[in-house]
Amino acid sequence: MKKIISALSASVLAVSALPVVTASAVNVTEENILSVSAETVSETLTVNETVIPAGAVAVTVNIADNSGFISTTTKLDLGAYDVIGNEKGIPVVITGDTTEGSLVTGIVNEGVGVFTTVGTEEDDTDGSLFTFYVNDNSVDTSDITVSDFETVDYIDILTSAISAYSLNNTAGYYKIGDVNNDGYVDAVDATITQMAIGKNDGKKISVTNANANLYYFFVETTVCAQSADANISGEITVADANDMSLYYACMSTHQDVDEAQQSYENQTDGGHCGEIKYYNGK
Ligand SMILES: [Ca+2]
Ligand SMILES: [Ca+2]
Repeated sequence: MKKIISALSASVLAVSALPVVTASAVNVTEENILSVSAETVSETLTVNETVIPAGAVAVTVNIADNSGFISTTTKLDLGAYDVIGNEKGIPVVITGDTTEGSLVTGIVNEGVGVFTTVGTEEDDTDGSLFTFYVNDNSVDTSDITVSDFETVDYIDILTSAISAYSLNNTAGYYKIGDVNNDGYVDAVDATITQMAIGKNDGKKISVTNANANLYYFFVETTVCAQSADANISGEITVADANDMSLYYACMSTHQDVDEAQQSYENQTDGGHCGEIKYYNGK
């Protein structure tokens, strides 16, 4: 994944009235400028089976000068805003017009929110990335700031495992959720899983079929299809990709690994991401 210029420094550049005459400005690339907008919910609505009351505020993160992505991870400083969650406390979040058809997942802990969108195709249009909801009815969007933004694109998928340290590729072990076997469960793994489902016309893939066609569905460093079956159901589905995003968001919003693990266990729906297993070749 690549680190992108922060929205803050870009906005500082934008307000400068001075003509650009210095050589140092030549290499400045203003891409992936994120902004936050807010709109009051006028009538009570139900989003993903959770009731959003009238008077709540829909907070949207938007992207301009989009460099192109398949998936994104956005870290937000939310201040004291109270994000509306489902019965498990997972933020209610929907995709935007640049992420239509993607999975979207978020986790909030101690004022820090991490939201991932996981798609199957690269998109470089500008518009909204995702929307979540807060209870306060007078949101000042300048209080919600983007602290980090990372993207996954095709190049990342192809190169993600090549240079990375691998925990698992000795002695046939694999980590559940670490599809590219680089030692980490993150948005790249969720993206590879979503793309595999896309290659199967959007339908679930049995682990047996996926192992028989491992490098068609996955990447050359994938140990076995079981690494993509996050909930050990015997099938690779959107739920598995979503669980990888959830695991990554939990790990990204907690300083303490044990707390992150507990957060994941409290909120996952049967997922086993992060567990080390032995692959017996079947
Ligand atoms: Ca990985
Ligand atoms: Ca599964």
